[in-house]
Amino acid sequence: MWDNGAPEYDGATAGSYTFTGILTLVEGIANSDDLKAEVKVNVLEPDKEIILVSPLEDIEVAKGTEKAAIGLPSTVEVTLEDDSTMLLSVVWDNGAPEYDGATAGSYTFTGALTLVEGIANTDDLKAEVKVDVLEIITKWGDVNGDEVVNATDVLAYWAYIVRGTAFINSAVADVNGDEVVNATDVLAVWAKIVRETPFPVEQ
Ligand SMILES: [Ca+2]
Ligand SMILES: [Ca+2]
Repeated sequence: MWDNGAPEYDGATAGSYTFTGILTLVEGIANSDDLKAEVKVNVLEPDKEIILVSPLEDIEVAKGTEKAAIGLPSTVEVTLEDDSTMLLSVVWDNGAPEYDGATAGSYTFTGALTLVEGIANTDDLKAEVKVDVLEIITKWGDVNGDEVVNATDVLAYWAYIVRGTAFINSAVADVNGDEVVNATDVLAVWAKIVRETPFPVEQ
């Protein structure tokens, strides 16, 4: 016959309860030392359910970006049923449609949450993020990146070539395609501004 436990058993409260049982003797059996049975019962905290996965901001990448370089977050914030929040690791799929960095468009990645002890995800909630692969139009000669080609770019070229100080976007600076950025490029930019002469790299 079992007692009510020590401390008294309360199934609603996590903890360890020890029950003591009195042996019911049958004929021919003695228990002069009053030995008892004992069993320990552990009531575990129930797992907390995830009720929300925080939405993630869309990510924009330039065409040609590999999946590994997108910068998909490695963790997401989830809200648990007690309104607490925590970060869980995410394992991303390959996107839908399947990610192809060489093709401009929108790809939606779905991430499986990596659960930790004490957390449940009965509804199988997942993380989701949209990745836009953008067609970046290279504007040759726009070395200061303000999307127009004008005299300020020429000044930036000069500062770069003469003093080596100014930052210029070297990806668009070599407008004659000879793999150096020098005065020839500046002349070509000037011709473009004044006479709208196309750059050699555009021909
Ligand atoms: Ca510019
Ligand atoms: Ca050049």
